[in-house]
Amino acid sequence: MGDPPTTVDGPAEAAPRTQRRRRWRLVASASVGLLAAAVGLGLGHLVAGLVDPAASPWNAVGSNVIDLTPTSIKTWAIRRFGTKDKLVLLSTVAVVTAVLAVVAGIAGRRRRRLGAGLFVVLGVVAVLAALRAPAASAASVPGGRVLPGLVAGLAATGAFLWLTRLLAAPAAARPATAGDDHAAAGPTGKHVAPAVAVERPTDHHPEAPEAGTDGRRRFLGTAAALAGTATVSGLIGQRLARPAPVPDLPDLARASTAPALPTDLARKVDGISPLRTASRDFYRVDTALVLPRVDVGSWRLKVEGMVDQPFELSYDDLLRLPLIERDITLTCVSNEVGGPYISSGRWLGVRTRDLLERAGVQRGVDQILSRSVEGMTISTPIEALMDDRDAMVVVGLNGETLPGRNGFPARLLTPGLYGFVGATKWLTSMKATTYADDRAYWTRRDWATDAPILTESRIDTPKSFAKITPGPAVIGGVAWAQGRGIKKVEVRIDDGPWQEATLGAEANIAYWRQWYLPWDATEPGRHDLVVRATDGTGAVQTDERATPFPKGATGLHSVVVNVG
Ligand SMILES: Nc1nc2c(c(=O)[nH]1)N[C@H]1C(S)=C(S)[C@@H](COP(=O)(O)O)O[C@H]1N2
Ligand SMILES: [Mo]
Repeated sequence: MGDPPTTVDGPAEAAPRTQRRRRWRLVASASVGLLAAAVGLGLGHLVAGLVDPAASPWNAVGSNVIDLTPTSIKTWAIRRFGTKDKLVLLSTVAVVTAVLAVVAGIAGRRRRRLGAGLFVVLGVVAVLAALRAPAASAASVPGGRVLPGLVAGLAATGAFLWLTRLLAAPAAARPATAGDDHAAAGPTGKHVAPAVAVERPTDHHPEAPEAGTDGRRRFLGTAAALAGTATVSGLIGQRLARPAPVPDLPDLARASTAPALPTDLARKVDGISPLRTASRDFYRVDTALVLPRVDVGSWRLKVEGMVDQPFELSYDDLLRLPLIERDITLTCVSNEVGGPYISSGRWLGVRTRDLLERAGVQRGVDQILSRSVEGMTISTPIEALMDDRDAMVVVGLNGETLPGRNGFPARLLTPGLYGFVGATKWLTSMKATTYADDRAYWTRRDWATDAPILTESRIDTPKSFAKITPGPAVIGGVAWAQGRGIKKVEVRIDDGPWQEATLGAEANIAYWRQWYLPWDATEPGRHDLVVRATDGTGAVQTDERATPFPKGATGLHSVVVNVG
């Protein structure tokens, strides 16, 4: 072994120290970028919480991504990430922002103006995104769209400049020494240590480590304070964005009630979807990153367009109209075969026919273009809203006020049609018009204009890849063909014959139907279970596979299980 004291100050030590310093500078300047972005996003989110949650830079950019993403990628994302698609999207926006922020931070180490300029650009992007994004509330504060992005941009740029100055401070405070190469000047130093050899002399400067440590401490303190500010303001903004709880529905007289639901087979067979979906379990599909905040006091439903007598209703007006109650199964066109985007509930609302008859729909009208408070548009064929399927403007679900996520204060619901052509949430206008004159959001993105729900069936139990103990088992699930009803459900096990399942009683033809088939699962090994439904017209569910785009998935649901 060598002599320890000599190695400490020896040349061998210089290399690691320089390396460490370089690493610190890199980490520090990257952190400056991240912190500046965090401060901007946090304060922007806070301001947005006060004026318009949808204008928060993060949400606004996310909404634009949703809006501009090609349909093919959107359907892939929905398929791949399911109801977590929004989380994935927002996380992606966060990661991309973080990468840009790190780039700005590192670039800004040597060129402060460039770094600051990048944050100004990010601020401008945030403002433009907010201007393009759908509003979360109809009554937005003037300038409310612009303010969050503006604050975010200014705060981020300011934080960046402040932190880079701090990072540069230690060297400036240090007495200049011959051979001091400004290595400790760090990120913003114009002359950065070119080589290990020149770096060495500073090692002998008695004050250098102290000054550096002191500067670092100040930098770290400020950084921590800014990180705290970013987090706290972000959380407060998030809190402020949360919509107020929906008011309880008053005791309302029903002009027409729904009969009691038949026996729920889920009580008999474990694992089948309950006959009625609990409101908290209801699937949710929409483009809103922020739940629209609707002030019921100023909210109006307009019936307009090619009608003799346009009119508008307040929330109270709507509740005073004759209300009907119906059990209806809602389905999303994006639902894959066997997928989860289907739920059934008891809906309370006003017949669209009543509203449209009161307005007097003119000749030539072939669609109602409905609009939501945040700007979604949906086209529904006029017949579907006028015939006796009882399409409705819904105000209640499962005996309670329509929840915010399902469209409070009011939504459209058209039995037999997929949600994207008949179930506008946060509804605010119904315009009588023509397909030639007006195109809805999804239509412009190449989805079908008219999309009746296809006949489908799903195996709820056993789950795919389940391990089953040999012995008696039960296969069960739901089947639906809104508007036609379900006549028969059959199950095939491996290469066996189609076996008819036992059906639950039919609630109505707009509602799904439960089914089950006892199975003597004695043969160990892998088994394929497949289901198919026959609808009320006698048509058998096709085994031909089609993707959800553009008018609904087809094919048979199958699961693979293991007995043993
Ligand atoms: N305002 C608005 N309404 C909307 C949508 C939307 O994105 N925005 N999505 C539609 C789609 S595609 C479906 S499937 C249903 C889903 O309704 P739910 O979330 O209550 O289940 O809402 C429809 N109404
Ligand atoms: Mo949908």
